[in-house]
Amino acid sequence: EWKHEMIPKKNDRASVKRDIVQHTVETICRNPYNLDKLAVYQATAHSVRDRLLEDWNLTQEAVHNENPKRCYYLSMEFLIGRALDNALHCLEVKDVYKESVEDLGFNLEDLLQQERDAALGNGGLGRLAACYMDAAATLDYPTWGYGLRYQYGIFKQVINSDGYQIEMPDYWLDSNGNPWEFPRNDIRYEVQFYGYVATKVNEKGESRMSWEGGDRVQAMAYDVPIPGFNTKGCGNIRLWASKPLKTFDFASFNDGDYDRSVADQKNAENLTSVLYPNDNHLVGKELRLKQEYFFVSASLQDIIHRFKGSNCAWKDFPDKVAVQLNDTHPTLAIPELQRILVDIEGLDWDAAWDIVTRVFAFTNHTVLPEALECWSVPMMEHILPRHMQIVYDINLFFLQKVEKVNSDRGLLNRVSIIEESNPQQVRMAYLAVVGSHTVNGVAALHSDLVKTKLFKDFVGYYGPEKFINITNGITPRRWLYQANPALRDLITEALGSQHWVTHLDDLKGLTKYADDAEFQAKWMNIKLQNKVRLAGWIKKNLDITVDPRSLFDIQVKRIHEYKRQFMNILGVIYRYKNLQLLSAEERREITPRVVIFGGKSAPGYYVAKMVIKLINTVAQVVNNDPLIDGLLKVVYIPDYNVSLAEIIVPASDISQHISTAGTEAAGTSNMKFVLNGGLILGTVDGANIEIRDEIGQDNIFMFGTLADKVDDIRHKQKYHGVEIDPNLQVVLQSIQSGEFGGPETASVFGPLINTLTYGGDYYLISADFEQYLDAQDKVDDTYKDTAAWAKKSILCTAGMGFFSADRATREYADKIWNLKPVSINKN
Ligand code: 26W
Repeated sequence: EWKHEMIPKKNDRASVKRDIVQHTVETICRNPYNLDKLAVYQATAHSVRDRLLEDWNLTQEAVHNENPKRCYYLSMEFLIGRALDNALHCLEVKDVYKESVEDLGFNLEDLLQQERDAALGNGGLGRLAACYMDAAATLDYPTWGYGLRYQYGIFKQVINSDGYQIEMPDYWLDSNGNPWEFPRNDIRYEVQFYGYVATKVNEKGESRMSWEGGDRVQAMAYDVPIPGFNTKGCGNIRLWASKPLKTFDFASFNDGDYDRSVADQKNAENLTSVLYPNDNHLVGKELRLKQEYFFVSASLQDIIHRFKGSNCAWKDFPDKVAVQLNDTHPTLAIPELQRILVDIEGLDWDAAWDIVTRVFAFTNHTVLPEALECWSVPMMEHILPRHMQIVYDINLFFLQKVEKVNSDRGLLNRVSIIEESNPQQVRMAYLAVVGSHTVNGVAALHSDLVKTKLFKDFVGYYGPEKFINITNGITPRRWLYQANPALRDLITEALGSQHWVTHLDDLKGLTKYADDAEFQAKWMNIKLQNKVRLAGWIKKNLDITVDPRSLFDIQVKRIHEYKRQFMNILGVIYRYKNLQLLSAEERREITPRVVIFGGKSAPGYYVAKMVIKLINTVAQVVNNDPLIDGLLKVVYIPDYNVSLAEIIVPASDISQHISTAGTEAAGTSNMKFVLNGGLILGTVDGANIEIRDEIGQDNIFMFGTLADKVDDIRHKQKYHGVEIDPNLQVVLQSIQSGEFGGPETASVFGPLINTLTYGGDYYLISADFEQYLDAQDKVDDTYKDTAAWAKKSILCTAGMGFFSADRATREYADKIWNLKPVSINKN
């Protein structure tokens, strides 16, 4: 009973200080009399990790003993950000750590800045996965995330002196090491590629397919603990790193080909070296397909290993295991499980397929055609020959069933998992639908489009029940409690307790303060202080002076045509040109504005990169125009990431979520801004719609073409050309005339302007421009009445309970996973 002799860590000031000093000496190997911030950060992180580990072990022990159904969240991306501050809050030890590091002569907030972001994701999908892991841990669900341990996260964005995006590698696991991961040297699986399929006779005398030959690499596990809030429970994300097989290729070694066999070993590590930096755009690279298979192969081997340890029969697998596919990226798990069950475990096809389709569920995050994964059949045949056969068989049996109820050739072609193009393609989304028991979209409108457009024919075959909506949610721990301490404290004071942090519907209780002048003043002062903090960051890092009393208007997200940052900057130019025309008297009526942009473009996305260039060029001109006199500032915050979001989100008066209706599946930053009392200027798209329904239409600025009208307009434009809005025309002319960056620069923007004219304005910037400007005017007018604005801001936060990741995770557990929490004994 050695376990009972373990002494739990103590959280008094002296013990914490002693633990940190001990780690500086014994883990970091530094002299405690000569320390820098980085070393103290690392020692502090290690001491916090010790405390997390206690909870991690307790949780795993409890779950092991109870052996309940477990859920595995398979995601190629986890956009976690920093861990230390989050862990200090969850363990409720931030104050004592602040004092302890003060005793050592350091400031805790400075130390927190030493940590590098774990940026193993592109944007919305990866951050959503991180929020759900936080919620699952907080709610004590027996849920693990599985992902890849990329050595390079999303690239670091630098804006060069010409205003263009430059990408720099994000080697986040630098020589300092990562205190937040536990290497599991003993947890390794082999993953196979290439080779061929042979027929073999098994012990029962049956003939089975067997995948032979090819290359093999090893997957090694690294565990990242995910603390829950106000629970002893601690979650886990298991990340796989590719390693060379321990067995050295002695054949080539003995042939004297020593250097080649060493090179092969290095090649194995390349597999998980870099995160693909594309968001909502497929680039069908071979290495990416190998990453996807490597990921699902290792994860399934681990899941099955654990299942076998629980002494259950295969038929019980779906009662013990739920697997959620975060978009189509892990969809190969479907044919892989079928292969394991049929080829290796010897089940017959139908019994295996019954198990497979009761285990998997699939979340769709986009309807954009260019983002839907399709893999060429020849490539798949080459890399995964047995899986390709299995996909053909899955398709054959599926089409045979469809044919029984409807033999229309057109329909069979439309629902086929194999697209009959040249070369043929595997439609991964269709494979995911056919292999899953439930498919969900991520906001009401999006789930509707999933049913009526994307998977229409599948709804016809399966019936509508298989397709559900689970509106996205965000964790209030990171996005309010941690990022906005002043607002957190005011809310806690007003509501009388911290209960809201895990029961976000409690925020409704703020409604009664919405008209309270004293409360409004406190509320708006906190907003001002958050703007002061952001203004300080901008001054220090970009040397641009912005007045915190201006209206802060923010759009931060990946740069994409469908998100229409282009429309935003065109609106800024319109505003600039109007300011130039005003008299001194008229100027006094103007609400000063700071327009802030941030976000990365995919490295190969030319149009998006031109938008970044345009924003920076406009900023150059506007910010240096003495006649504008601070009434308008434009700021591009480089390298937008989770840690910057934590400073930016609490500082918005307005944030823009202005995608063409029907294109943004949900959005999650919209939720973060509103939770922090920022108003939305947005289109009738994604989760904006449900946010409006929750907070009331008076508290949101909405405009633009509705989703069901978009196709009509596109159709008209195709045949009659684009009618450019007259105000937009003026703006475009000013760009073309060289007002921004001179005549040479103007020609650079030609291709960008062409996206509005030639071949139709696909994203409806012109069609929506007038309504957009009108909505902007309304924002300016409303902001002049501080009390009215304060009321709206309070009602925004008060109405956001629904958008907690806790609610969303519970919906997944109840409606899809059939999962119950395992409460952890707190003693
Ligand atoms: C294969 C290339 C690729 C890579 C990433 C295609 C698609 C993706 C993601 C699905 C893109 C993404 O992050 N989608 C976003 O998911 C969020 C979480 O559900 C939503 O809130 C966003 O609206 C959606 O754009």
